[in-house]
Amino acid sequence: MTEPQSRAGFVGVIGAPNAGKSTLVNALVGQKVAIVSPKAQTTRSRLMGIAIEGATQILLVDTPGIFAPRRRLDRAMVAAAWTGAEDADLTLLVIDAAAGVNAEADRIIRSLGGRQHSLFLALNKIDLVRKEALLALSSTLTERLNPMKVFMLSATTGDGVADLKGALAEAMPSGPWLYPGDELSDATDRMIAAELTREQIVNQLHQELPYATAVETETWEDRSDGSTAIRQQILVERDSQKAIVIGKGGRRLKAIGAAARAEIAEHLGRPVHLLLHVKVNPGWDEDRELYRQIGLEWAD
Ligand SMILES: Nc1nc2c(ncn2[C@@H]2O[C@H](COP(=O)(O)OP(=O)(O)OP(=O)(O)O)[C@@H](O)[C@H]2O)c(=O)[nH]1
Ligand SMILES: [Mg+2]
Repeated sequence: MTEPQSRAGFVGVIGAPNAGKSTLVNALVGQKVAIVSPKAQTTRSRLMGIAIEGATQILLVDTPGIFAPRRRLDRAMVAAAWTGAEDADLTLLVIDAAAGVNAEADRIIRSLGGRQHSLFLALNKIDLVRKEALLALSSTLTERLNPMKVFMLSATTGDGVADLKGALAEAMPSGPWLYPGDELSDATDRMIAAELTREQIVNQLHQELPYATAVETETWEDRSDGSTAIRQQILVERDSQKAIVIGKGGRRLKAIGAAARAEIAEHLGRPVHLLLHVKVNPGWDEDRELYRQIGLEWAD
């Protein structure tokens, strides 16, 4: 019997904020590698999830869903999104089928038109839409974008995800695997731990969430008793925001810490001691060094 030929390639996953890109990357990888929230603009930097299908390694580049930049942080996120798509063998455009072609999706579709690309279109959240509406959306977008393939799926129920994974694998170029077979992402544990804490901040603070919040892992100690002690700093821009994150009597910060600790412990497969503290740093989003730490290129 001959070995099936190995394949490996990059897929740039792009789409409007909240379309479900990170949820879909997690579903394709089969494990949580990217954080997810009901709020727009959850993903900040490019993150790669690695999915295996037979003899194929699919390197999924999850990107921030922001395309109308106002602040420097936004500009860095847009740059990260387009670089993720342009460096890839294939672009996977994720559309929230329940939201349809909103202003952000429209902006992306227009930008894509002018670029050379192999394109797959994924209509996500089909668990929320009626079939007729879905078919109408599919035909409008097929006409506008002329994608190689169209998929209708739900990243949360998993419906249609296996079909997409199989087709992505077939579209990848032949060649050796680019990462070890047991690796699920290109993020370090320190970065993932910081992201898991940020996920709790985003999910627990809802409307009051200060836009410019960042989490940095400061110290990390793997102890001889098998546990890991982690210290993280939450950066906000103003004292009033610090008060929101800490909450009455420190309750909010405690809840964020407890939930993040459980998530990080699950990710690492060992007990975790998590120490969080909040620091006011006006203009942290103008701090070059911090951009490097959260995986973003400085955008002028
Ligand atoms: N009902 C339903 N909800 C979904 C589906 N896929 C994602 N969601 C939800 O949509 C919200 C946004 O998901 P994310 O994966 O964070 O979206 P994203 O495109 O990565 O968003 P940004 O990183 O902000 O650009 C979350 O609340 C998800 O649970 C789906 O197939 N069906
Ligand atoms: Mg995301």
